[in-house]
Amino acid sequence: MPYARSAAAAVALAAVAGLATACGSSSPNMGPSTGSTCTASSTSTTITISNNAVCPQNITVPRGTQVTFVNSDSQTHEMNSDPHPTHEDCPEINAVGNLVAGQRRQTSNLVIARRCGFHDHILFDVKSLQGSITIQ
Ligand SMILES: [Cu+2]
Repeated sequence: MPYARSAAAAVALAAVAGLATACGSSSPNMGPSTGSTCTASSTSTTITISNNAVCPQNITVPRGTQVTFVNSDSQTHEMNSDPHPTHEDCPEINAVGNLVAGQRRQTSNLVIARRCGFHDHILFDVKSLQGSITIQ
């Protein structure tokens, strides 16, 4: 498991480096906009909400990343840091907060290497709306 985790992290770093160099113009790949299954790779820095589920549920990003939450669902979601209801683990995630349908917002800079769990504060017991961001 530790080996697989570090291998995935290496891929994530490479992908983010690629994105950074390609950035500056309009947004590159914002992930699939069609289909109902979660096919987003673990190298994404975007988490999409649709059909009451986040995709991907767990991502790994380098320190200094801002992760974007996109609400592609038909209802409002409120993304916050664990634990519910105090949200004190990773305050950077609380910058996302309330997202009406179609809205997107970024976390603050995730500068501390650690694992940050998140959830939908409105539907806090729905497992498919929970996940984690691992900062390396
Ligand atoms: Cu909560």
